[in-house]
Amino acid sequence: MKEEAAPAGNGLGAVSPGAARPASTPAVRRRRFVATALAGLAGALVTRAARATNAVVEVEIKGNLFIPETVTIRAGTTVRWTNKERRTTHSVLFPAESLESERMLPDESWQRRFDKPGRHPYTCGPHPEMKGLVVVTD
Ligand SMILES: [Cu+2]
Repeated sequence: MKEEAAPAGNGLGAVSPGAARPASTPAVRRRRFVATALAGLAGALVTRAARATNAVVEVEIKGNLFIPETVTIRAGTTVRWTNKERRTTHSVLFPAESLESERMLPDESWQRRFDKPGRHPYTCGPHPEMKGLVVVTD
């Protein structure tokens, strides 16, 4: 009666062809388990890094402009607006979402985290001629 061949090419090299030992000793099973667990852990870390960037992208408000006017960010990124005027107050208003920041005095900031891909055009409550856009990619 022939023994079944051990799975080849797993890189562990634990069982050589024709070895007298059965294919699946506890030691071999343990090594396979560790290799599988490490592969899974590596995958989880990559996924988490892609999702929670912890990145903050800065937008300045100066001369009645959002600078830069368009920011393109990955999902999970925070955008922080800072009023760099000497005396003018501004807000950040997303009309489609009925979301508006407090009025920012000079040197004040407001921030928002974007978790889902999409386009978010915005303006300033008191100055509707001011335009900005946040593009969130996957
Ligand atoms: Cu404004």
